[in-house]
Amino acid sequence: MFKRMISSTTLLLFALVSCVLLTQQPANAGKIKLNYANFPPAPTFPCVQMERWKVEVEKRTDGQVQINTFPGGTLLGAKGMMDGVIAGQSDIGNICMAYQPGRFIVTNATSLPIGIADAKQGSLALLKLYEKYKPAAFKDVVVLTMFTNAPGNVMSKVPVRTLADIRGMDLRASGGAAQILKAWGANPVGMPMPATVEALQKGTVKGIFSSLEVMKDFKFAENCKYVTMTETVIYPFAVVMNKAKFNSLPPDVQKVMMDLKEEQAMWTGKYMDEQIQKSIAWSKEANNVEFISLPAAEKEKWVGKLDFITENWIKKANTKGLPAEQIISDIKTFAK
Ligand code: 3IO
Repeated sequence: MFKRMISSTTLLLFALVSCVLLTQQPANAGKIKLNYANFPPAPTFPCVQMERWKVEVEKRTDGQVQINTFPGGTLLGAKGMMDGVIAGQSDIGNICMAYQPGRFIVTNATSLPIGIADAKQGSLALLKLYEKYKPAAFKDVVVLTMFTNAPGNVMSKVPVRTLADIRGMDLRASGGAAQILKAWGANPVGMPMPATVEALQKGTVKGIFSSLEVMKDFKFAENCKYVTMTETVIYPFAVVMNKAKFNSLPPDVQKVMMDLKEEQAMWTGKYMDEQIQKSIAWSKEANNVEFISLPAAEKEKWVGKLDFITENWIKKANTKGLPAEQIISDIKTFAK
């Protein structure tokens, strides 16, 4: 009798627990989980925009989708990002196109010295360029957004005030920015941004050529006490998704992502431009960094050294059958 009572209580408990589990299950079982890989550390702008995108997608899909983010190259690194996403090692990934200049010829034209003023202009121009030309380089992925950093400046351990000062200097840069350093007589050393931290500490490079938010986000201001305001050249980025994975998503989820594409580009451009101002203030106040603006006559010499870069790109792109002049004029128009 007593034994029977226990077993019926146990049975009842089992039934209750199963009920709870069963009613909870559908919500979790239907949940779509996506991995999003990024190469630089969490506090940097490509990862800040990733977290913003994650929050927006999760909110706009009413929790139907869960995005798991992997900053700091923990899932895929800078150079393996594009192929990693194509192969499905991550569902989503953020690529810096400058790390593979030959692969992204059309979109890397945004990193020619053609006067893009800030990250908002750059991001919009890049995305519009992509939408117009739909370059074959992206045929195996779905582009979720694109954005750029702000124009680059020289951050260095010793002051750079003239072209003579920069001659032969080992400075880190990739892609279009490397060509520009070369034109100024510097010695560009190519490596992805995250590798720069150690290279600066070890002295392998004497400085870097990129957007100024890195002074704060990577603490480069502790090593580089001088900034020369060259204000030229952006790096283009793309957030890409595995095509089969995207195609497997419900249409309403796909729509949420596509509706976010341009908004995310603008959000990131604005965030980057604001972060630059904060970084400049912090570099001056907390790290005593000297900001050098080139006198007009000197600046003219620097700018004059760059004309041939765009001309050369046009010649090369024409031989590949690309409408090179049109691409350049489109970027300038889109950047307005
Ligand atoms: C960049 C890349 C990763 C994190 C922060 C960043 N700020 C500017 C860039 C672009 C760049 O200079 C590079 O080489 O990736």
